[in-house]
Amino acid sequence: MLKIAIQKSGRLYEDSIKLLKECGIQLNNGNKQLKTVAENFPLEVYFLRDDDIPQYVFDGVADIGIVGENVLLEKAKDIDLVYRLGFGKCKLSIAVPKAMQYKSIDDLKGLKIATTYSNILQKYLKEKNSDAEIHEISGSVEIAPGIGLADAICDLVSSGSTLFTNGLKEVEVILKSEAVLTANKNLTEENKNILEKLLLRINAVKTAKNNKYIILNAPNHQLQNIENVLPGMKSPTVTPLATEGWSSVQSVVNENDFWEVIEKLKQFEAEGILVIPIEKMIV
Ligand code: PRT
Ligand code: ZN
Repeated sequence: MLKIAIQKSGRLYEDSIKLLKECGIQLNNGNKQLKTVAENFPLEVYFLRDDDIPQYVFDGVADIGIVGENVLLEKAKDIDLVYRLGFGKCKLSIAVPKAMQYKSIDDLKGLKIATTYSNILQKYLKEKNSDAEIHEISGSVEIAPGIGLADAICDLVSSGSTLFTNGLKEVEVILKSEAVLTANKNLTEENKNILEKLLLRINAVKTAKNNKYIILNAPNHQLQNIENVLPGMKSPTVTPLATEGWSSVQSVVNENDFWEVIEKLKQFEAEGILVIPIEKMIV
């Protein structure tokens, strides 16, 4: 039987359970227990804190695990990244108080950055030849500058609203992260086979979901640029908005190109970008 570690509760729990369900794997007991056995697949599920998962997979207590790539990199255990799962997307970023003038990483010189991701941050600062000081704390990183504990923070960002409400702005993106499937390097042949079967199912589920519907507002003078970025299934649907000089653009974006596309769209002045999951896509 293959043992998988997933987060007991938190941001990755629901999506991990959902993924297994979509792979046709039935779990009778939820996270009330420490572990549960799947009904119809040789899989045992362990519910753990996300921070502990890399260690458990490394030790072989679990064979595989679902964890944020941010946690995987921070813990730096010698385990494999087997599959990028496409949920739990976020960025690990450096943010500074809104009022601070910021042009480049050189502006962090001599400043103190609060974080729970000291390993990743340290590596990044070293690569960038920055002598900023790391102040490791265990939580509530976003309040550190406000209470004089640090000058800047390095933390996970998804919508950006936490930064906003704490008067901070994102200035450096260190990592783009998502949940990943990680595996012990020394699986038995039998477990390798079970993992192959699981991966086949995960792949089938993900391919079906690999597209997102996207709706945005764009100034008409940028429409050509935006259409070049968004090919859609044939071409994007463009509808004029009541506001003079603006249009609404709708299209389908492949998840793999997602961040790149969003960055380009923002460059081309797109606003109010809505990203909507597609339930079924018949081409
Ligand atoms: O109890 P346990 O230790 O298992 O859970 P946890 O509290 O350490 O982790 P949890 O559940 O918060 O996050 C699990 C994983 O979800 C992370 O390791 C990331 O891979 C992923 N993830 C995705 C996020 C976010 N998005 C996220 N926004 N993890 C945390 N946040 C936090 C962030 O730290 C900040 O406080 O949300 C806030 C920012 O969100 P926005 O939307 O305001 O930008
Ligand atoms: Zn945690």
